Amino acid sequence: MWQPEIETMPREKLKELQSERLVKQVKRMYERVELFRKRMDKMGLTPDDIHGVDDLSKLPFSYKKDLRDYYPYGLFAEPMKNIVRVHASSGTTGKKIVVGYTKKDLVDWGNCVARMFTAIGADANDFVQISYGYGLFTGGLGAHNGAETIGATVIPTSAGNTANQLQTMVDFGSTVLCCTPSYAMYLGEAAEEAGLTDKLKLKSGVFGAEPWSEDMRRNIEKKLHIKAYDIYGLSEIMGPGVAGECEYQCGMHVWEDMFIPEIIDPDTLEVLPEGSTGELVFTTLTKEGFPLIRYRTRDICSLNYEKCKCGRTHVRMNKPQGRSDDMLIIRGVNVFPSQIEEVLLKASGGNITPNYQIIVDRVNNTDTFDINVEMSAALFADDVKSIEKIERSITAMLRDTLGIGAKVHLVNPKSIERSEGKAKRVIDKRKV
Ligand code: DLL
Repeated sequence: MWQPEIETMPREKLKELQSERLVKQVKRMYERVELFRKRMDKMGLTPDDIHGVDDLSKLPFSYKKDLRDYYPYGLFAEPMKNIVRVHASSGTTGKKIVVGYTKKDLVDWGNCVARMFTAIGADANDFVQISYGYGLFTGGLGAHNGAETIGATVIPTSAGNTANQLQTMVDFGSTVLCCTPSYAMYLGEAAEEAGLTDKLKLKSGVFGAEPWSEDMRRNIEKKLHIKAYDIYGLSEIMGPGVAGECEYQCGMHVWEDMFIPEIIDPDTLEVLPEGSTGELVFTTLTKEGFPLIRYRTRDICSLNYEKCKCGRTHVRMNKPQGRSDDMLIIRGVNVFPSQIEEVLLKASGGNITPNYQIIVDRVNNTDTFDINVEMSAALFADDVKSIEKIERSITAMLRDTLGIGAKVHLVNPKSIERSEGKAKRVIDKRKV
């Protein structure tokens, strides 16, 4: 759904719209959400102190812990009779977090995802296969809602059962694939093995829910003969479609009529100047069921306010490197799994696959850091000397990038477990 009056709105107008909505949202939440009211009172703030976006930084932050403390419905701003759907996410640690939607929230969510589908050229003529998991996870139903909103024919396969996914893709003529990038890669490999790649009618893929690099994008595009687009979102703020790429694949447009993004320094909590890299914070402007003010996502990225070639004025977020909670500290050095993926794919020269696992442990008070990477079938058939040479060269590249040594092991093809949802790249035995 192309909503040009909103998507290409001049930025001054967008700011006016955001200000108007923010003032209303703050007032509404102050009346309805106990935790928010308490925090405002503690800071000596009333809704009358908030006149627009310029006052945003006066407002208190909210945190994932709040959702756990008020589990399951304690932060909802509507009575349960108006909540028509809940979703939940367990994340990597701890108790589930629960989010709720009114009928209008579901329409808005559908529009967010539909805008992205439209921005990549999908329409009612498309067959959209949703291979994100359905259920409490927002991926399946979120993408589903968006695909229905553009009038596409939805093929709701959910995740898993890879052989069946591929057969459905071929028989039903799927043209757009929605799943995690790691599952897209797996589907690509499986299609190749089954000799089905040429029978696919796929044109594009809408992939997200986990960090993935530009090199991973190129690998998926090559494997499936498609254009691969990035979609971002999180359950707390809505689900998939908070932001999504357009046809130019140069950052994900954050739908700013519904969400205000900020980048803060996670230590000082200061809002950082345009273009800086830091922690992404979101305020929801239109959500009724479960609105949030200044929610700290822990995702690390930057925002690009330059006008996009597509004509959309909404700010673009760069690929998040991962959550600050995903950051590993190994021998005192900060390491993001996404940095490792980037090096592996650059170093590959076709000899390794994007399937890898990072294993961190502590032996005799020292962190150990091992990376298993699958080699390609061609290299597997090759001699041990060339395998060792490649291991050494990847180790050197990793040391240059991360400033820390890792032991790289090229392992046999297909020996690392594949994921149908978010990939499990890190095994940190220090936490077990
Ligand atoms: O993963 C929603 C989603 C589903 C987005 C399908 C895109 C596609 P959660 O399970 O709550 O929600 O996880 C949210 O996943 O804070 C990021 O750390 C990460 N994430 C989501 N999309 C991307 C992306 C869904 N495109 C968390 N790139 C977020 C990098 C992403 N990380």
